[in-house]
Amino acid sequence: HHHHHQSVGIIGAPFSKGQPRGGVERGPDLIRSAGLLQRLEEQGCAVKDYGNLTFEEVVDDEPVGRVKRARAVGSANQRLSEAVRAVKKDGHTSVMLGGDHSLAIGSIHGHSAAVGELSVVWVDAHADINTPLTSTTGNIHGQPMSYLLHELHSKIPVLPNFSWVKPCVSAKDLVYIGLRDVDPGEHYILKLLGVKVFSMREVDQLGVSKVMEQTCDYLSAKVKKPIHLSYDIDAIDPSITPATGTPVVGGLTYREGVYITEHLCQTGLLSGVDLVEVNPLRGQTEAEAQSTVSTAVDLLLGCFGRLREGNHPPAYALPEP
Ligand code: B3U
Ligand code: MN
Ligand code: MN
Repeated sequence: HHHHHQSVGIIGAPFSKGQPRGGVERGPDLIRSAGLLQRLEEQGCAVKDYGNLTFEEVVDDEPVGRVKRARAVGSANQRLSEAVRAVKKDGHTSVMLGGDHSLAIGSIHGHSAAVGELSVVWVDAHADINTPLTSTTGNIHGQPMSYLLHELHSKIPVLPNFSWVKPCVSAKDLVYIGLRDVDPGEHYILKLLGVKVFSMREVDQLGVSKVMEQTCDYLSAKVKKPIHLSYDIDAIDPSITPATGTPVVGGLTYREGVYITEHLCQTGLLSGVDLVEVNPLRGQTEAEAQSTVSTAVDLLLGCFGRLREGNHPPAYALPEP
């Protein structure tokens, strides 16, 4: 296997209006404070921090049908899409620090606008594929994939500030890992479209190494497309990452979670990454928030070459006595 010294472009997206709980907008600054940039540099990455996006204040953002805060989410994601596109045009692997998972709309849209067709690996307890009409909560962080899939285009109603969103992902180019809380409408969609799913049941049955082997075989069966990894921290078991809005028991272990990033790194195809749903206010204690943030950092380090066996710079030489 090979070693990649990639250049990484980091975008902070301190945005929480795709769901009802405050605190998730603190994710980007917390993940930076835990040393992400320095540690990426120490492992040989060139890092450019594009800073945090700012989002327009939307007044009178009344629900549209059941969908909550559509105008704010649409507008924030339009900005994010432009930002990710610019990072990709600058030649970096994009890293979007959320924020809630509604931000995957802009991140994947902008990534695809810059590089063309993508493979998407979605690591999450949830499928986040409700349409605005199947959603029972109205929270857009449970819906992002529905806006992005070509196959669901005719099922998406018009929403304010969403007219810029063009579907850009094919169902055959999407793989889910870690699912364990899927709504009936979402399950119907996954079966209807024949989406490849490794739920926690398949992780149990196959083990994470076979899951990753099969994920990559499946995605590169015809052509190798750049990979977008959208990592929801709630995919990991809440005993390790409790500080998140909608924790679900029975999740990935720390080691399984990191293995996924190591494997995708070694494909050499990782082109964009989201790390979302870290919410320090949802931890019961400071230690719970800290273990959630430090796990988020470790997942990102795994995406960019960190190996548990250890690493050394290519020019390392033994000191002579
Ligand atoms: N499927 C539910 C719950 C949910 C989705 N994503 C999260 N929670 N984090 C929904 O709201 O669509
Ligand atoms: Mn999610
Ligand atoms: Mn989730």
